[in-house]
Amino acid sequence: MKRALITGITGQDGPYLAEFLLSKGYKVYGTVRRLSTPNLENISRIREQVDLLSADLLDTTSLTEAIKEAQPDEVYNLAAMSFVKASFEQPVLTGEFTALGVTRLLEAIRAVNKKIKFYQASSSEMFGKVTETPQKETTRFHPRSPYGVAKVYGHYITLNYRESYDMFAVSGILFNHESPRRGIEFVTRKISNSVVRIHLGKQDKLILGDLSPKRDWGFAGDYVEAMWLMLQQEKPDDYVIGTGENHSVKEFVELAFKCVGITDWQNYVISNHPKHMRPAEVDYLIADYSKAKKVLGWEPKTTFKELVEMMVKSDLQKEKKGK
Ligand code: NDP
Ligand code: GDR
Repeated sequence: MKRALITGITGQDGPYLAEFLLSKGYKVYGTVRRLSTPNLENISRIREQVDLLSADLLDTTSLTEAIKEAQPDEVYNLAAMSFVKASFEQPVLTGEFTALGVTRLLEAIRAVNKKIKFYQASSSEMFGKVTETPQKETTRFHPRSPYGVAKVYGHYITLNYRESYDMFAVSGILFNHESPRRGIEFVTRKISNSVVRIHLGKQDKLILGDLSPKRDWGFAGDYVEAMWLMLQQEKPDDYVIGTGENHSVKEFVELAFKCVGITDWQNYVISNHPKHMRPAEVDYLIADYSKAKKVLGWEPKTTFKELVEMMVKSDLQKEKKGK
Protein backbone atom coordinates (compact mmCIF):
# COMPACT_ATOMS: atom_id res chain seq x y z
CA MET A 1 0.00 0.00 0.00
CA LYS A 2 1.44 3.38 -1.04
CA ARG A 3 1.43 6.18 1.49
CA ALA A 4 0.86 9.89 0.84
CA LEU A 5 1.08 12.98 3.01
CA ILE A 6 -0.96 16.04 1.97
CA THR A 7 -0.30 19.46 3.49
CA GLY A 8 -3.32 21.76 3.20
CA ILE A 9 -5.80 18.87 3.33
CA THR A 10 -8.51 21.18 4.75
CA GLY A 11 -8.45 23.53 1.73
CA GLN A 12 -10.16 23.18 -1.64
CA ASP A 13 -7.75 20.83 -3.43
CA GLY A 14 -6.71 18.70 -0.43
CA PRO A 15 -10.01 16.81 -0.08
CA TYR A 16 -10.24 16.12 -3.85
CA LEU A 17 -6.68 14.80 -3.86
CA ALA A 18 -7.29 12.72 -0.72
CA GLU A 19 -10.42 11.17 -2.28
CA PHE A 20 -8.51 10.45 -5.49
CA LEU A 21 -5.60 8.80 -3.65
CA LEU A 22 -7.96 6.76 -1.44
CA SER A 23 -9.63 5.48 -4.64
CA LYS A 24 -6.17 4.37 -5.81
CA GLY A 25 -5.68 2.38 -2.58
CA TYR A 26 -3.30 4.82 -0.85
CA LYS A 27 -3.01 5.27 2.89
CA VAL A 28 -3.55 9.03 3.23
CA TYR A 29 -2.20 11.37 5.88
CA GLY A 30 -2.96 15.07 6.05
CA THR A 31 -1.48 17.90 8.06
CA VAL A 32 -3.64 20.39 9.91
CA ARG A 33 -2.43 23.45 11.76
CA ARG A 34 -3.74 24.30 15.18
CA LEU A 35 -6.75 26.62 15.04
CA SER A 36 -8.97 27.66 17.96
CA THR A 37 -11.91 26.22 16.01
CA PRO A 38 -10.95 23.31 13.74
CA ASN A 39 -11.90 23.80 10.11
CA LEU A 40 -12.67 20.26 8.89
CA GLU A 41 -15.82 20.89 6.86
CA ASN A 42 -14.25 20.13 3.47
CA ILE A 43 -12.96 16.75 4.67
CA SER A 44 -16.06 15.72 6.62
CA ARG A 45 -16.90 13.04 4.03
CA ILE A 46 -13.52 11.31 4.34
CA ARG A 47 -12.69 12.21 7.94
CA GLU A 48 -12.62 8.57 9.06
CA GLN A 49 -10.46 7.43 6.13
CA VAL A 50 -7.55 9.85 6.57
CA ASP A 51 -5.06 10.28 9.41
CA LEU A 52 -4.57 13.88 10.51
CA LEU A 53 -1.24 15.08 11.87
CA SER A 54 -0.55 18.44 13.44
CA ALA A 55 1.99 20.53 11.50
CA ASP A 56 2.51 24.12 10.43
CA LEU A 57 4.54 25.47 7.49
CA LEU A 58 6.11 27.92 9.92
CA ASP A 59 7.54 25.13 12.08
CA THR A 60 10.12 22.73 10.67
CA THR A 61 10.04 20.42 13.71
CA SER A 62 6.32 19.80 13.27
CA LEU A 63 6.84 19.05 9.56
CA THR A 64 9.69 16.65 10.31
CA GLU A 65 7.62 14.82 12.92
CA ALA A 66 4.67 14.52 10.50
CA ILE A 67 6.94 12.98 7.85
CA LYS A 68 8.49 10.57 10.36
CA GLU A 69 5.04 9.51 11.50
CA ALA A 70 3.45 9.12 8.03
CA GLN A 71 6.51 7.58 6.32
CA PRO A 72 5.07 8.68 2.97
CA ASP A 73 6.15 7.64 -0.50
CA GLU A 74 4.75 10.94 -1.79
CA VAL A 75 4.31 14.38 -0.25
CA TYR A 76 1.90 16.87 -1.83
CA ASN A 77 2.54 20.43 -0.64
CA LEU A 78 -0.82 22.14 -1.10
CA ALA A 79 -0.62 24.31 2.01
CA ALA A 80 -0.12 28.04 1.45
CA MET A 81 -1.58 31.45 2.09
CA SER A 82 -3.36 31.29 -1.26
CA PHE A 83 -5.49 34.44 -1.49
CA VAL A 84 -3.80 36.97 -3.78
CA LYS A 85 -5.61 40.03 -2.38
CA ALA A 86 -4.61 39.16 1.21
CA SER A 87 -0.99 38.80 0.16
CA PHE A 88 -0.85 42.58 -0.42
CA GLU A 89 -2.09 43.09 3.14
CA GLN A 90 0.21 40.48 4.72
CA PRO A 91 3.23 40.31 2.41
CA VAL A 92 5.74 39.10 5.02
CA LEU A 93 3.53 36.34 6.39
CA THR A 94 2.74 35.27 2.81
CA GLY A 95 6.47 34.91 2.19
CA GLU A 96 6.89 32.85 5.37
CA PHE A 97 4.07 30.41 4.47
CA THR A 98 4.09 30.29 0.72
CA ALA A 99 7.80 30.72 -0.02
CA LEU A 100 9.94 29.68 2.97
CA GLY A 101 7.37 27.06 3.99
CA VAL A 102 8.40 25.09 0.89
CA THR A 103 12.04 25.10 1.97
CA ARG A 104 11.12 24.01 5.49
CA LEU A 105 9.17 21.08 4.07
CA LEU A 106 11.91 20.11 1.60
CA GLU A 107 14.48 20.25 4.40
CA ALA A 108 12.27 18.03 6.57
CA ILE A 109 11.97 15.50 3.71
CA ARG A 110 15.71 15.60 3.07
CA ALA A 111 16.42 14.95 6.74
CA VAL A 112 13.99 12.03 7.06
CA ASN A 113 14.21 10.29 3.66
CA LYS A 114 15.24 11.99 0.45
CA LYS A 115 13.67 9.25 -1.66
CA ILE A 116 10.21 10.65 -0.86
CA LYS A 117 8.62 12.15 -4.00
CA PHE A 118 7.57 15.78 -3.65
CA TYR A 119 4.84 17.79 -5.41
CA GLN A 120 4.85 21.60 -5.14
CA ALA A 121 1.60 23.48 -5.87
CA SER A 122 2.88 26.22 -8.16
CA SER A 123 0.62 28.74 -9.84
CA SER A 124 -0.18 30.59 -13.05
CA GLU A 125 0.11 33.73 -10.89
CA MET A 126 3.87 33.33 -11.48
CA PHE A 127 3.26 34.45 -15.10
CA GLY A 128 1.43 37.57 -13.85
CA LYS A 129 2.02 40.31 -16.41
CA VAL A 130 2.31 37.83 -19.21
CA THR A 131 5.14 37.97 -21.70
CA GLU A 132 3.74 35.27 -23.98
CA THR A 133 0.29 33.87 -24.82
CA PRO A 134 -0.72 31.13 -24.15
CA GLN A 135 1.57 30.47 -21.18
CA LYS A 136 3.65 27.30 -21.02
CA GLU A 137 6.45 25.82 -18.90
CA THR A 138 9.11 27.99 -20.56
CA THR A 139 7.22 31.30 -20.37
CA ARG A 140 9.10 33.92 -18.38
CA PHE A 141 7.73 34.71 -14.92
CA HIS A 142 6.60 38.23 -14.01
CA PRO A 143 4.58 37.90 -10.77
CA ARG A 144 2.31 40.79 -9.80
CA SER A 145 1.64 40.16 -6.10
CA PRO A 146 3.52 39.08 -2.96
CA TYR A 147 1.69 35.76 -3.43
CA GLY A 148 2.99 35.39 -7.01
CA VAL A 149 6.51 36.31 -5.93
CA ALA A 150 6.36 33.75 -3.09
CA LYS A 151 5.21 31.06 -5.52
CA VAL A 152 8.14 31.83 -7.84
CA TYR A 153 10.44 31.20 -4.87
CA GLY A 154 8.61 27.94 -4.12
CA HIS A 155 8.97 26.87 -7.75
CA TYR A 156 12.71 27.54 -7.91
CA ILE A 157 13.53 26.02 -4.52
CA THR A 158 11.75 22.86 -5.68
CA LEU A 159 13.93 22.79 -8.82
CA ASN A 160 16.97 23.54 -6.72
CA TYR A 161 16.43 20.55 -4.41
CA ARG A 162 15.89 18.36 -7.47
CA GLU A 163 19.17 19.52 -8.99
CA SER A 164 21.21 19.74 -5.78
CA TYR A 165 20.13 16.62 -3.91
CA ASP A 166 18.80 14.41 -6.71
CA MET A 167 15.34 14.48 -5.17
CA PHE A 168 12.16 13.60 -7.10
CA ALA A 169 10.67 17.08 -6.73
CA VAL A 170 8.17 18.47 -9.24
CA SER A 171 6.39 21.76 -9.68
CA GLY A 172 2.85 21.69 -11.08
CA ILE A 173 2.01 25.09 -12.56
CA LEU A 174 -1.75 25.03 -12.19
CA PHE A 175 -4.09 27.66 -13.60
CA ASN A 176 -7.20 28.68 -11.61
CA HIS A 177 -9.34 25.75 -10.61
CA GLU A 178 -12.60 25.99 -8.77
CA SER A 179 -15.33 23.85 -7.24
CA PRO A 180 -18.19 23.94 -4.75
CA ARG A 181 -15.47 23.60 -2.07
CA ARG A 182 -13.76 26.83 -3.11
CA GLY A 183 -13.24 29.34 -0.28
CA ILE A 184 -15.93 32.04 -0.24
CA GLU A 185 -13.49 34.94 -0.75
CA PHE A 186 -12.33 33.74 -4.20
CA VAL A 187 -14.30 35.38 -6.99
CA THR A 188 -16.02 32.31 -8.49
CA ARG A 189 -17.48 31.06 -5.20
CA LYS A 190 -18.29 34.59 -4.11
CA ILE A 191 -20.29 34.97 -7.32
CA SER A 192 -22.07 31.59 -7.17
CA ASN A 193 -22.99 32.08 -3.51
CA SER A 194 -24.17 35.69 -3.96
CA VAL A 195 -26.16 34.91 -7.12
CA VAL A 196 -28.04 32.17 -5.28
CA ARG A 197 -28.69 34.41 -2.29
CA ILE A 198 -29.96 37.20 -4.59
CA HIS A 199 -32.19 34.66 -6.36
CA LEU A 200 -33.61 33.54 -2.99
CA GLY A 201 -34.16 37.16 -1.85
CA LYS A 202 -31.52 36.90 0.93
CA GLN A 203 -29.11 39.47 -0.55
CA ASP A 204 -29.54 42.66 -2.63
CA LYS A 205 -26.22 43.23 -4.38
CA LEU A 206 -23.06 41.46 -5.49
CA ILE A 207 -20.14 43.81 -4.84
CA LEU A 208 -17.04 43.07 -6.92
CA GLY A 209 -13.78 44.63 -8.07
CA ASP A 210 -12.57 44.55 -11.68
CA LEU A 211 -14.77 42.47 -14.01
CA SER A 212 -12.38 42.55 -16.96
CA PRO A 213 -9.54 40.15 -15.95
CA LYS A 214 -9.58 36.86 -17.81
CA ARG A 215 -8.78 33.54 -16.20
CA ASP A 216 -8.34 29.98 -17.46
CA TRP A 217 -10.83 28.33 -15.08
CA GLY A 218 -11.00 24.55 -14.65
CA PHE A 219 -12.53 22.11 -12.17
CA ALA A 220 -10.37 21.20 -9.13
CA GLY A 221 -11.55 17.57 -9.25
CA ASP A 222 -9.95 17.19 -12.71
CA TYR A 223 -6.66 18.81 -11.66
CA VAL A 224 -5.72 16.58 -8.71
CA GLU A 225 -5.22 13.65 -11.10
CA ALA A 226 -2.53 15.70 -12.87
CA MET A 227 -0.70 16.21 -9.55
CA TRP A 228 -0.63 12.45 -9.00
CA LEU A 229 0.41 11.70 -12.60
CA MET A 230 3.41 14.02 -12.24
CA LEU A 231 4.71 11.84 -9.39
CA GLN A 232 4.21 8.58 -11.35
CA GLN A 233 6.66 9.52 -14.13
CA GLU A 234 10.14 8.10 -14.45
CA LYS A 235 11.77 11.52 -14.22
CA PRO A 236 10.75 14.60 -12.23
CA ASP A 237 9.65 17.52 -14.42
CA ASP A 238 7.37 20.56 -14.35
CA TYR A 239 4.00 20.84 -16.07
CA VAL A 240 1.42 23.51 -16.87
CA ILE A 241 -2.15 22.43 -16.14
CA GLY A 242 -5.18 24.34 -17.46
CA THR A 243 -8.00 24.17 -20.00
CA GLY A 244 -6.62 26.27 -22.88
CA GLU A 245 -9.70 28.52 -22.73
CA ASN A 246 -10.27 31.72 -20.78
CA HIS A 247 -13.20 33.86 -19.69
CA SER A 248 -13.59 37.23 -18.00
CA VAL A 249 -14.98 37.69 -14.50
CA LYS A 250 -17.91 39.42 -16.24
CA GLU A 251 -18.66 36.28 -18.29
CA PHE A 252 -18.64 34.22 -15.08
CA VAL A 253 -21.11 36.65 -13.47
CA GLU A 254 -23.38 36.66 -16.51
CA LEU A 255 -23.51 32.86 -16.77
CA ALA A 256 -24.02 32.35 -13.02
CA PHE A 257 -27.04 34.73 -13.04
CA LYS A 258 -28.37 32.94 -16.13
CA CYS A 259 -28.28 29.65 -14.17
CA VAL A 260 -30.96 31.03 -11.81
CA GLY A 261 -32.95 32.66 -14.63
CA ILE A 262 -31.77 36.27 -14.10
CA THR A 263 -30.80 38.07 -17.33
CA ASP A 264 -30.71 41.72 -16.12
CA TRP A 265 -27.70 40.95 -13.93
CA GLN A 266 -26.32 44.53 -14.21
CA ASN A 267 -29.10 45.63 -11.84
CA TYR A 268 -27.64 43.47 -9.07
CA VAL A 269 -23.90 44.03 -9.51
CA ILE A 270 -21.65 46.82 -8.27
CA SER A 271 -18.20 46.64 -9.89
CA ASN A 272 -14.85 48.38 -9.43
CA HIS A 273 -15.44 48.63 -5.69
CA PRO A 274 -12.16 49.92 -4.14
CA LYS A 275 -12.23 47.21 -1.43
CA HIS A 276 -11.85 44.51 -4.07
CA MET A 277 -9.32 46.20 -6.38
CA ARG A 278 -5.67 45.09 -6.28
CA PRO A 279 -2.60 47.34 -6.35
CA ALA A 280 -1.43 45.38 -9.42
CA GLU A 281 -3.76 43.15 -11.44
CA VAL A 282 -3.16 40.04 -13.54
CA ASP A 283 -5.21 40.73 -16.65
CA TYR A 284 -4.95 37.73 -18.90
CA LEU A 285 -4.09 34.09 -18.26
CA ILE A 286 -4.53 31.16 -20.60
CA ALA A 287 -2.73 27.83 -20.46
CA ASP A 288 -0.90 25.82 -23.07
CA TYR A 289 -1.13 22.39 -21.41
CA SER A 290 0.18 20.46 -24.43
CA LYS A 291 3.19 19.06 -22.53
CA ALA A 292 0.90 17.56 -19.84
CA LYS A 293 -1.34 16.14 -22.55
CA LYS A 294 1.58 14.57 -24.40
CA VAL A 295 3.65 13.26 -21.47
CA LEU A 296 1.06 12.65 -18.74
CA GLY A 297 -1.89 11.85 -21.01
CA TRP A 298 -3.86 14.40 -18.97
CA GLU A 299 -6.76 16.49 -20.25
CA PRO A 300 -9.45 18.55 -18.49
CA LYS A 301 -12.91 16.94 -18.45
CA THR A 302 -15.19 19.72 -17.21
CA THR A 303 -16.22 22.69 -19.38
CA PHE A 304 -16.53 26.29 -18.16
CA LYS A 305 -20.33 26.11 -18.43
CA GLU A 306 -20.47 22.84 -16.48
CA LEU A 307 -18.24 24.34 -13.79
CA VAL A 308 -20.40 27.44 -13.31
CA GLU A 309 -23.58 25.32 -13.26
CA MET A 310 -22.04 22.90 -10.74
CA MET A 311 -21.09 25.72 -8.36
CA VAL A 312 -24.44 27.51 -8.60
CA LYS A 313 -26.36 24.25 -8.12
CA SER A 314 -24.30 23.33 -5.07
CA ASP A 315 -24.77 26.76 -3.48
CA LEU A 316 -28.50 26.57 -4.17
CA GLN A 317 -28.69 23.26 -2.29
CA LYS A 318 -26.60 24.62 0.59
CA GLU A 319 -28.62 27.84 0.90
CA LYS A 320 -31.90 25.93 0.82
CA LYS A 321 -30.62 23.69 3.63
CA GLY A 322 -29.67 26.89 5.48
CA LYS A 323 -25.94 26.08 5.50
P1 NDP B 1 -6.79 26.79 -0.07
O1 NDP B 1 -6.52 28.20 0.32
O2 NDP B 1 -8.21 26.35 -0.21
O3 NDP B 1 -6.10 25.82 1.00
C1 NDP B 1 -4.87 26.13 1.59
C2 NDP B 1 -4.54 25.13 2.67
O4 NDP B 1 -3.29 25.50 3.26
C3 NDP B 1 -5.56 25.04 3.81
O5 NDP B 1 -5.73 23.70 4.17
C4 NDP B 1 -4.87 25.81 4.93
O6 NDP B 1 -5.23 25.39 6.22
C5 NDP B 1 -3.41 25.42 4.67
N1 NDP B 1 -2.48 26.34 5.32
C6 NDP B 1 -2.43 27.67 5.23
N2 NDP B 1 -1.42 28.16 5.96
C7 NDP B 1 -0.80 27.10 6.54
C8 NDP B 1 0.30 26.94 7.43
N3 NDP B 1 0.98 27.97 7.89
N4 NDP B 1 0.65 25.70 7.81
C9 NDP B 1 -0.05 24.62 7.38
N5 NDP B 1 -1.10 24.71 6.55
C10 NDP B 1 -1.48 25.93 6.15
O7 NDP B 1 -5.99 26.50 -1.41
P2 NDP B 1 -6.35 25.54 -2.65
O8 NDP B 1 -6.78 24.22 -2.14
O9 NDP B 1 -7.21 26.29 -3.59
O10 NDP B 1 -4.93 25.42 -3.37
C11 NDP B 1 -3.98 24.44 -2.96
C12 NDP B 1 -2.59 24.94 -3.30
O11 NDP B 1 -2.50 25.17 -4.71
C13 NDP B 1 -2.19 26.27 -2.65
O12 NDP B 1 -0.80 26.20 -2.39
C14 NDP B 1 -2.45 27.30 -3.74
O13 NDP B 1 -1.63 28.42 -3.56
C15 NDP B 1 -2.10 26.51 -4.97
N6 NDP B 1 -2.77 26.88 -6.19
C16 NDP B 1 -4.14 26.95 -6.21
C17 NDP B 1 -4.81 27.22 -7.37
C18 NDP B 1 -6.31 27.32 -7.43
O14 NDP B 1 -6.82 27.84 -8.42
N7 NDP B 1 -7.01 26.79 -6.46
C19 NDP B 1 -4.06 27.43 -8.65
C20 NDP B 1 -2.63 27.30 -8.50
C21 NDP B 1 -2.02 27.02 -7.32
P3 NDP B 1 -6.38 26.11 7.09
O15 NDP B 1 -7.63 25.36 6.74
O16 NDP B 1 -5.92 25.88 8.48
O17 NDP B 1 -6.42 27.54 6.69
P1 GDR C 1 -6.82 34.70 -8.37
O1 GDR C 1 -8.30 34.34 -7.86
O2 GDR C 1 -6.36 35.99 -7.86
O3 GDR C 1 -6.80 34.47 -9.85
O4 GDR C 1 -5.96 33.56 -7.62
P2 GDR C 1 -9.48 35.26 -7.35
O5 GDR C 1 -10.71 34.42 -7.49
O6 GDR C 1 -9.22 35.85 -6.03
O7 GDR C 1 -9.55 36.47 -8.43
C1 GDR C 1 -9.76 36.24 -9.81
C2 GDR C 1 -9.97 37.58 -10.51
O8 GDR C 1 -11.22 38.16 -10.11
C3 GDR C 1 -11.01 39.55 -9.85
N1 GDR C 1 -12.05 40.03 -8.94
C4 GDR C 1 -12.25 39.62 -7.67
N2 GDR C 1 -11.61 38.67 -6.94
C5 GDR C 1 -12.07 38.44 -5.69
N3 GDR C 1 -11.49 37.48 -4.97
N4 GDR C 1 -13.11 39.14 -5.14
C6 GDR C 1 -13.76 40.11 -5.84
O9 GDR C 1 -14.69 40.73 -5.33
C7 GDR C 1 -13.32 40.36 -7.17
N5 GDR C 1 -13.73 41.19 -8.16
C8 GDR C 1 -12.97 41.00 -9.21
C9 GDR C 1 -9.61 39.58 -9.26
O10 GDR C 1 -9.10 40.92 -9.26
C10 GDR C 1 -8.90 38.62 -10.18
O11 GDR C 1 -8.50 39.27 -11.36
C11 GDR C 1 -6.41 32.22 -7.55
C12 GDR C 1 -5.93 31.63 -6.21
O12 GDR C 1 -6.51 30.36 -6.04
C13 GDR C 1 -4.42 31.48 -6.19
O13 GDR C 1 -4.04 30.78 -5.01
C14 GDR C 1 -4.00 30.69 -7.42
O14 GDR C 1 -2.62 30.53 -7.44
C15 GDR C 1 -4.47 31.38 -8.68
O15 GDR C 1 -5.89 31.48 -8.63
C16 GDR C 1 -4.10 30.61 -9.94
